[in-house]
Amino acid sequence: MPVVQHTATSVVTIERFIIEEERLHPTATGELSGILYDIALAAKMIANKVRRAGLADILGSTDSSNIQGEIQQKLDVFANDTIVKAMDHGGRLCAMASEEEPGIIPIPDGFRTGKYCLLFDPLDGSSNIDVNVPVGTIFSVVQKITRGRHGEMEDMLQPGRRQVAAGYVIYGSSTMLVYTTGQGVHGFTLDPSIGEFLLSHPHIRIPDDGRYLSVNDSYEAQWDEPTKLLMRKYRGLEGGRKPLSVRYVGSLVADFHRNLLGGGIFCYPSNKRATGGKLRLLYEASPLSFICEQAGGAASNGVERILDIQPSELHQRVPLFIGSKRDVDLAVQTLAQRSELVEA
Ligand code: AHM
Ligand code: MG
Repeated sequence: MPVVQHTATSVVTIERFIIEEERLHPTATGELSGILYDIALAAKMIANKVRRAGLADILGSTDSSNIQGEIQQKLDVFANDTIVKAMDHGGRLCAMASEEEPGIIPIPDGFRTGKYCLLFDPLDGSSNIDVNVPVGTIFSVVQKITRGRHGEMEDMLQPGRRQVAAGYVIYGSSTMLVYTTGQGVHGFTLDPSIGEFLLSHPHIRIPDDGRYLSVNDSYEAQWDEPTKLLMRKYRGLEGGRKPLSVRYVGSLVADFHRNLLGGGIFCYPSNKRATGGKLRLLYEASPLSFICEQAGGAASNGVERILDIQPSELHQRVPLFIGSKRDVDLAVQTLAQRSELVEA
């Protein structure tokens, strides 16, 4: 696969990187590049607001509840609106979908439409904002498959392997944008003094063997026996493997990002209270799975590759085991014993 190469010392803005990647595809129309620029712009606007969250009167909840029945934080609403406004008029999208909105977000009348759909979680982990813990934006881009000018539900409900781009932004000690278009995974750090995302992590590869285990084990009593066994294996209590170190922020982007760079696994299994898990397939699990696979890792719901799941609903949830390949393989092998263990 042709790749863009840069020396460690060259300063490469995200714009330049996107243009150079586009040149590797003679048939590219520039539309996907335009989507990525617009997302980078929205990310800068959100980063600016998140950075000042502790100062402004923006903290606290609005009165409305989002589709998941959770309380929306004001920054969620700001992030959602910022992305919609940055993306709706570019002529590249035919529709959008967001964790914060129940149905498809249409492109308003009067604007041109394009061949792509954007699905996103505008501010994941927003319950962490009040305590200054990193939050993130996650996005996924798929091509339209229906004929009309506007995107339809069928366009949104495509398996993750059909994504043409996916990425996330982490608003942490620095702001980073990490994305893939299927040519590897590249990370850019925002230099606030010049307002540019600069290439800082080209060609990210996740180590095959993990260092970290990220799971909320307060749900242990709600897990089935194979899931409990799997966690004992990760902790080195069974199966003789070296124990993983436990790290759980409770902010998916932050947990995923650490494990992508350092190696490890993030697990959000099904439990008795949240059968089918908590995380959303289309705009959380799927884009991160595309990135993880592109970096040499893997992602599964415990039975099936996340990218092969045929979605049936926009806000569908899915159990998630994502990270270093060997750690995900262990999850699949161990959870395959479900019927034996459950019947025993
Ligand atoms: P959100 O989309 O409402 O912010 O919820 C998703 C978040 C993830 O960032 C995180 O991994 C997970 O919820 C944590 O859930 P829990 O508190 O059950 O461990
Ligand atoms: Mg979310």
